[in-house]
Amino acid sequence: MMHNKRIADIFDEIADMLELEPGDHRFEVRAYRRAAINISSMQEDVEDLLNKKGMEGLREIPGIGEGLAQKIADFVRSGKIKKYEELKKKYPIDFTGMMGIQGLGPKKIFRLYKELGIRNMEDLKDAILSHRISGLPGFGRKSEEVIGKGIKMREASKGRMLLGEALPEAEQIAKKIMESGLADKAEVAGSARRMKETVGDIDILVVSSMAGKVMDFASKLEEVSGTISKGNAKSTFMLNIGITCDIRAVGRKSFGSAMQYFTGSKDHGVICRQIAIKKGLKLSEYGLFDKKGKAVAGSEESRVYERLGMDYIEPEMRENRGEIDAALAHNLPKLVKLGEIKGDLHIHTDHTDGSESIADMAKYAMSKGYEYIGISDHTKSEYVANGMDDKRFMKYFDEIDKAQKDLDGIKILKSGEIDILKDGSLDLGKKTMERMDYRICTVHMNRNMDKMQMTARIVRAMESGYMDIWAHPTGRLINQREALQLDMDKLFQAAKDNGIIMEINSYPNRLDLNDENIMKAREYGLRFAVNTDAHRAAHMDLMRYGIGMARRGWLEKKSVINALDYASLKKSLKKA
Ligand code: DGT
Ligand code: CA
Ligand code: CA
Repeated sequence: MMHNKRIADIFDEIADMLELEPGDHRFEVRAYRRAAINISSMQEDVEDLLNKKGMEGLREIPGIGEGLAQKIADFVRSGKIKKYEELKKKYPIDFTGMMGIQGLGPKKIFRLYKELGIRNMEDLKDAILSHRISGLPGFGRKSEEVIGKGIKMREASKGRMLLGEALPEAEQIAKKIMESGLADKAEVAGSARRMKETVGDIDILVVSSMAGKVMDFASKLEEVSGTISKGNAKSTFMLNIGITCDIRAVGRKSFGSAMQYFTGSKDHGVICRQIAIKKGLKLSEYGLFDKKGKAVAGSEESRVYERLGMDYIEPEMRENRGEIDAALAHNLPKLVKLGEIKGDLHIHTDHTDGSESIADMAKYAMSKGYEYIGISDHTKSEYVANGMDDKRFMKYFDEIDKAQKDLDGIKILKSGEIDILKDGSLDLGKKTMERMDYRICTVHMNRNMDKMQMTARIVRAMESGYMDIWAHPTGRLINQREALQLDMDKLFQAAKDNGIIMEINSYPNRLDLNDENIMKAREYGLRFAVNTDAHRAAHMDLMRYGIGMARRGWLEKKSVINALDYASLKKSLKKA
């Protein structure tokens, strides 16, 4: 994995620098950015791929042609890419370090370098502290504030990792421990099990008669970069991905209560223990005990809840947000499950900034057992994503029809991800929108509007009669960019009045709506679409994170439209 991340960063930096070069490099910029996404989400190290299959293997990566394959090979062999070295001489700036801070794109970063000599985060922080940025033409006080906040967000997030990175890592470690044959059980607990959007550290519980050997084994895993502490009962390891992992060995008879304790959340656990006390019992990670100290539950987590007089509470709900009262009253919602999802309604293809064709995306959806897929490429305002105008949309519809003709195992729906423009109008002609099965709308540009204006802009789109799904509603990027300024109550009400469906975007750095907003939207009786926003086929597997959010927001199957079968979905998408 070492190479993939570095190459992806380099490709992104080349794209950043090409945006600054004179002339029109939009096509190239897009190619580099797409390649960066694809390489960073690959399972296999490009070096292994190159060794196994040669250049041919590299060209099989979506979005990688001759030229980019050569650059990857150069990097693997020499640690260098000539084009990168050349550009870097001209732009000696740490783009990777500063990109992604809100308010900063390549152009602004370059201007900060030219005018103030800012090359990296340290320089940038200095400049903010000494208020040198607000004096620059085109920046101003407001933009200095935005950048300053962005830096704070980045620093506050240090150490908390996206669920989408931490959970697969945790599962991989648990799996390897099981495969070692040294343990009877190895399971993920903590915030990762609760599907919290970010994870502070990974927690794994094991049952083993050879706990010391399990810890030795774990210390040598390739995921582990160092040992912070190591004991038979508990060890803490530093992982290559940049967070730590606690591994605890517990007794077989305590496994259930230990899972209950170490899954948390802490607040949920505290209330559970109070309830135990009220019932004359004592709950700890070792078990649930009666007055005489006899265990009445412990090996199974579900029995712990049962003996406390509660229904089983799914990990995603354990946040002390009313779940304990609901469980005591046998009133818990029956949460939607990943396996109930019948399609994905937000998909990009190579018509705009996705990397695969309509047919390839549909085939992958089919292989996932989906009944339908909704293709939803960008509109023209999203020019960086190669967004389409009405004319190109018509051709794209024909392509969808053609793909549908060739595939009878899946229904392909026509859609588009339509920009909500500054004044609340939509970025596409009515005739074009009428050819769609449903329309996804969202804000991409002109994000810096105050709450009243931004809310009014979106309400106007909702009232247009053309908007069906509100995609990644708040526009936040976790650890990276703040949400738009929105009056959520007003917007949920307008959504209710206009039959608008809320998206839960499954992309790990979006997870938008988040759990709290989902709970709120649920009170308004709104419907939801859990989508992946896939830009390549494998992204469709990110659905589990959106479902995690939906479950954290207490959603049941009945309010998730893509858990409906095709006929019911079509009916549900008809405007009243
Ligand atoms: P994180 O790691 O910050 O994303 O969040 P968690 O929830 O994984 O927290 P962590 O790793 O500190 O601890 C794992 C679980 O262990 C936590 O959810 C509840 C339990 N736990 C840890 N410390 C305490 C404590 O002081 N009191 C109680 N009641 N439970 C605790
Ligand atoms: Ca944790
Ligand atoms: Ca921990």
